[in-house]
Amino acid sequence: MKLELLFALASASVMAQERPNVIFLVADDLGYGDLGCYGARNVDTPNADSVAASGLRFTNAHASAATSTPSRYSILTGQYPWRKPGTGVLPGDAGLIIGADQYTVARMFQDAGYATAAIGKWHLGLGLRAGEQDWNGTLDHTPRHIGFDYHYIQAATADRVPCVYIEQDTIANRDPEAPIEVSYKHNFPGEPTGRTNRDALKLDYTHGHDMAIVDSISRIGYSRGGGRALWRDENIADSIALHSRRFIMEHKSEPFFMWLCTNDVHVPRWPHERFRGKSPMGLRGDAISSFDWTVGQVLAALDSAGVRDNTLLIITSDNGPVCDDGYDDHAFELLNGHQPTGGARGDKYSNYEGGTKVPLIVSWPAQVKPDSVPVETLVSLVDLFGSAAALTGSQLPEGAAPDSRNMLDQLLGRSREDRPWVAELGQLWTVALRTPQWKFIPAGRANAPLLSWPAIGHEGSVIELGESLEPQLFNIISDPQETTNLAPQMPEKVAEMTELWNQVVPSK
Ligand code: NG6
Ligand code: CA
Repeated sequence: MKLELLFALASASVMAQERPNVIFLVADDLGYGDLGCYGARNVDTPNADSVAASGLRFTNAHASAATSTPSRYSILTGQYPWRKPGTGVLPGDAGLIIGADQYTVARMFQDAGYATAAIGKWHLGLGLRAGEQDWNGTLDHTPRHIGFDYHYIQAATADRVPCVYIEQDTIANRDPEAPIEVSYKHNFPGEPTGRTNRDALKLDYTHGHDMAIVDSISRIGYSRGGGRALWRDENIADSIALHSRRFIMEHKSEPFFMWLCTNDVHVPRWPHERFRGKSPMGLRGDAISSFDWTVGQVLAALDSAGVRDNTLLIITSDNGPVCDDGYDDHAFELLNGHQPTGGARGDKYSNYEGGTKVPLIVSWPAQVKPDSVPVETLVSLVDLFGSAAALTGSQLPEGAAPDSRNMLDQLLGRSREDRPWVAELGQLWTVALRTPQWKFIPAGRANAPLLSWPAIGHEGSVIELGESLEPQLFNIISDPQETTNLAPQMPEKVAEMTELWNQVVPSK
C-alpha cells in the first residue's frame, strides 16, 4: 500500500474516533425552574447540576411548542410544526407523522456513520395508518424507517394507551396469551374504566384520563389485554435507563446518537418507591428526583464505557411545566415555594414564556470549557438539527430541516450572538415571537385566555393560554413576567413585530 494512502487511512480513523457521541436527553414537561442549577427549591438534582457544572447552562432557551408532539417534531425534522398539519398532541394510535421521505436529524447522523437510537417517550405516532396498527404483529412505519437503527419506546405518553414498550417494530416482552387491543373510539365489552371503577384507582384523575385502567391508573383511550408486556409505572424510569445504558455500552467504540426521552415528569407521576418522599413536593417532586437519577445513569454508563469526555450531552425539556395535568397528585398544593417555571408567566400549553422556556444544559468535556456564568444567548431547540449537521460536517439534502439554523458556536459557548427571534407555538395554535428584547403574541382567533377543565376549579388547574383577541407585546428585559401589555401604547413596535411575524411564521 502506498504511504500516502496509509496516512490517509490513519487520519480518517482518528477522525472517526474523534467524532463525538451525541445525546439529546429530553425530559417531558420539566420546567425551567425544576433543576437545582436553575434555582429549584425542595428537590435535589445533583446529576443534572454536575452536568451543568461540567459545561454550559443556558438561561434563554426555547422550545418551539408548548406541548410534546409539535415540540419534538420540530427537533427531529428541523421544521416548525405549524407548517405541517396533524402535528398537534397525538393519541396513542396515531400514525407516525414523519414520513420515510422526510430527512430527520437521526437520518443525518446515520448518514454520517453514527449508530442511532430512540429510547423512551416517543409521541410522534407509529404505523402508516392511524387506528389500524397491527399491535401484536409488526408495525409498518416506526423510528427505524426515519433514521433510528434501534428503538425502545413508549408509543405516546404514559397517560395514553397502549401501555407497552415497542422495541424494533414489535411489542417488547409480548405476551402471546394476551394480545393487546387498542381503541380511541369505544371501550371493549366488560372492561372496567376509570369512570366505572374510580374507587379502585391508586391515583385518582381530575380531568380526562377516565378510560382504560392499567396498573390501577386510568388513562386516555381504551385497551384490553397486553398481559406481561404491560408496563408498571414505577418501573418506567428503570426500563428507559437500562436500555439507554445498554445502547451506550454496545456502541462505545463507534460514534452514536441517542434520542433519549424520559417519561418523567409527565403525568401520571408514579415514580419508583425509592424516590418517594425525596422531596416535600409529593409525586411531582419525586418524579424530578427520578429524572435526575436517569441523568446519573447516563453519566455512569458514559464513564464505564470510557466515552464521557467525547460525548456531547444536551439536556433539555420538550415544553414548560404544569402542575395539575389531569391526575390528583397535589403537585400545585405541595409546591412549598418552588416555582416550576422559574417565575415565568404561564405553564405548559401557554404562549407566555412559561409554556416554552426550557432548561438547556450542554456538556462536552473534550471541547467545551465549563463556564460557571450562565449563557444568556437566545437559542431555540429547532436549531439542534442544523447545529448537529455542522458538527458532523453533513451536507443536508435540498429542503431538509428548513427552519433549523446552525447555532453550533452558540451551543458550544464560542459565540454569544443571539438568534434574532424564536417562534413559540401555543396550545391554540397561535405562534408567538420572541426577540432578545420583545415578546409578541399576535391577536388570536378566540378570547380564551384560560384553559380550565370542567368540574375542577382549584387554582392549580387553571392555565393561562396567553390567547387574546388583541395583540400583546411585552418588553422581556424590563418585564420578564409579561405583566404589562404594551401593544396599545406602542403601535409602531406592534407593526414591526407583525411584519417580522409575517415574514418568518407563515408557511412559504
Ligand atoms: C392533554 C392531556 C394531558 C397531557 C397532554 C399532552 C387531558 C385532559 N389532558 O390532552 O394530560 O397528556 O395532553 O402532554 O387529557 S404532552 O406533554 O405529551 O404534550
Ligand atoms: Ca411534554
